[in-house]
Amino acid sequence: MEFKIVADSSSDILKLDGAEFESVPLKIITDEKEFTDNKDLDVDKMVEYLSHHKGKSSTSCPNTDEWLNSFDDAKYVFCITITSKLSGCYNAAYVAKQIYEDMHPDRKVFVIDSLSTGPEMQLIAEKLSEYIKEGTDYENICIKIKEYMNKTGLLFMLESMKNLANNGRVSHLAAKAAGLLGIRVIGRASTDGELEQLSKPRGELKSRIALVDYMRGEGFWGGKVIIAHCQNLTLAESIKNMLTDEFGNIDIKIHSCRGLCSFYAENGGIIIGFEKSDK
Ligand code: X90
Repeated sequence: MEFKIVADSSSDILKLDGAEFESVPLKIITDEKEFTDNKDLDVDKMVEYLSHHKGKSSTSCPNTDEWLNSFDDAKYVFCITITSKLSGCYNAAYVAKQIYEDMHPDRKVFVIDSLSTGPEMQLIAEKLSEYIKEGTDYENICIKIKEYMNKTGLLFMLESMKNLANNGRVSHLAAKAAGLLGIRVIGRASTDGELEQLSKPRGELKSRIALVDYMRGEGFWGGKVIIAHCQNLTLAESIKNMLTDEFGNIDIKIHSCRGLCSFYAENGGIIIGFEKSDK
């Protein structure tokens, strides 16, 4: 195998057109159950179970061996991880790269810290697959994908940040307002891969307008958009309609979050990856 793209399961991708692809699952763990975020996971059932679960819950990232196995015997691997600021995925993948390249001096692994998650990782994966299809060589793909990542962004809007706070990814104080009196939290993946809160609008319409305003503010001009939602297709579709009203018939895809993103975005949450003008 010449090229392979691998990504941890926070990307929500299970298969990728035009390229060898493998998703490396994270796990969602409660004191009673463990969910592996792979294709067999019944996400709706997990979300339903979690909504009644009173005990502790957390997540864990793939270990080095799991990353190593996903590389198969590919000559060139592109390995996309959730932001290293919030997870150990990147570090484990980086160690796997070093072992793989030591074992096979003629092979190369490019580990990409997405500084983001979900739909922005998917944009990166799709772009990598395009470069491979066009016949771009490994070294040039590494350069071009870095440039492309300057032109992608991620915004989110959440109705609850309980799981983020309980797992130390945001402070309890910052998480407190979300969910109270129809307040949602809008935020983004900052340029250095941190979860950054932007505002706390109240009410659905206001929130949607604010979200699209932020997209514009980030430099959205009508490029590709991917919307991931946790049990909230209605909101995803109204955002899509707002964007098509304004930008015309643009490329917008909607999907429901897989396990990891569902755990953290929680019921009603939405995560949007989009292409924007250069920073
Ligand atoms: O290693 C692990 O156990 C995974 C930890 C992941 C923690 C954060 C996941 C966030 C998922 C929530 C909204 C988007 C935030 C983007 C911030 C860069 C989705």
